[in-house]
Amino acid sequence: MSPTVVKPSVKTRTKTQRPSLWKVILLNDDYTPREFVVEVLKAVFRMNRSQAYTVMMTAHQKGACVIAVYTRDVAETKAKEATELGKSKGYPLYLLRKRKSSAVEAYCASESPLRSA
Ligand code: TYC
Repeated sequence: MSPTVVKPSVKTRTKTQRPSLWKVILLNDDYTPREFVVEVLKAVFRMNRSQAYTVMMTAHQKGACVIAVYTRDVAETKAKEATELGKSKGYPLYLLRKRKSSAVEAYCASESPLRSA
């Protein structure tokens, strides 16, 4: 009789995780011209003029405004691109990235005003 061979049974389970989502937040400052902010939002975030104006005015009045939510890399690229555009003109325009549901919510008076648009 041949010996019993016990094969180890290894089961692999693949867990797929959703990529984490990041908000890109526009911060107000006293120096960047409003029109420049609108143009940057149109160019980098593909907004139309009215959307860009609403976001710019929300940041202007409340201090900050959520622009949109992206995966980490896209959020980083867009926030950097917009900040660099400001820098190239000598403006202190600044965009933050925050993981969705972070404490920055308390800082922003509301979610993006475009949410229901
Ligand atoms: N507060 C700026 C001004 O009065 C305009 C501005 C709006 C700048 C939004 C940055 O994220 C910003 N010129």
